[in-house]
Amino acid sequence: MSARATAHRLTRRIACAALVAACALALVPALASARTVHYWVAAVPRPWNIAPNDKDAINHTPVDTLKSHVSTVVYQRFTKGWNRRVRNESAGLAGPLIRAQVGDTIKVRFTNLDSENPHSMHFHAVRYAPASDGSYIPGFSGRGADVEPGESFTYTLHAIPRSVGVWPYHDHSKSMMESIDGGMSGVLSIRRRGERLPDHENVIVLQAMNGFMTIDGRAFVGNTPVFHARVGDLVQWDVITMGDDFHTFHVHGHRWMSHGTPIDTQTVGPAESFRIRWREDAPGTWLYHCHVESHMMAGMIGIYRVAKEKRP
Ligand SMILES: [Cu+2]
Repeated sequence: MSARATAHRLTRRIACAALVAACALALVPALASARTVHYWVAAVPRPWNIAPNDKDAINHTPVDTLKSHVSTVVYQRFTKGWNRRVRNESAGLAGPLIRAQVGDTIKVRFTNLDSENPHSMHFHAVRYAPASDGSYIPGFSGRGADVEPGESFTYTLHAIPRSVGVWPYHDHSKSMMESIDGGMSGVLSIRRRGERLPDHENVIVLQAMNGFMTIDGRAFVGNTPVFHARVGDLVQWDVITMGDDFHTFHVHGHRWMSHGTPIDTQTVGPAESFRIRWREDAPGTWLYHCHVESHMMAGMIGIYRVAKEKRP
């Protein structure tokens, strides 16, 4: 081999080594900042009122209180060791808002405090081993798919780049039909690594409940969640649907981009979900609702209040 060829080869080797070293260095901060996030959750029986003011604010009629009062089971957030109950982020029926960034491992420690039925937690969009799938398959699934009353299970999940967005989690045990209809679901919110948290993260769970069309388990203005923001705030909406229906989520006075096109109404089918983000620029009191007319008339409508910018 000529001296020139040897020198060329050496230069290439040095360049390769430099590239490998640069890649390794780039990975160090990512690995160093990867975390394990812990959530302690329990299935808890709970009486629930779908319309606490007893009013159908659209038709100006009383609601059927025999239907609006239900007894259900929900996902409740707890402190470490299920020591003490912590308020879930949403004021409605949705389970704890489970947040993570790409690269994180999520440990969800679940215990079943319902004395009647088995329950589980099944998570969309994150990566996990079959043992953490949480869905009951006769003859195949393990303990995490059907956590009996008084029993516990830890789900281990990984947030990967394709997990970015918002996703549902829900009961997938033998009692899933009744449990999901009663509100046993919640939102998993995964951000890109280093992506900032929004100033407001509004959880919207659209589903039919006992003859009402509900947002986070409530029906009609006066009962459904009232969301707040200020001009300049970064606002995020986490929209999921549970049950059998398709919904069209609409926010008045606002629009957002979907696949490069501005829209102000977005369709969402059973167990589908999407995330909307915008920098707030529209002060006022606005409606948000499902645009399927009969759903809106059955209660799927709420209020979003945007305050003017703070003066410096
Ligand atoms: Cu709808």
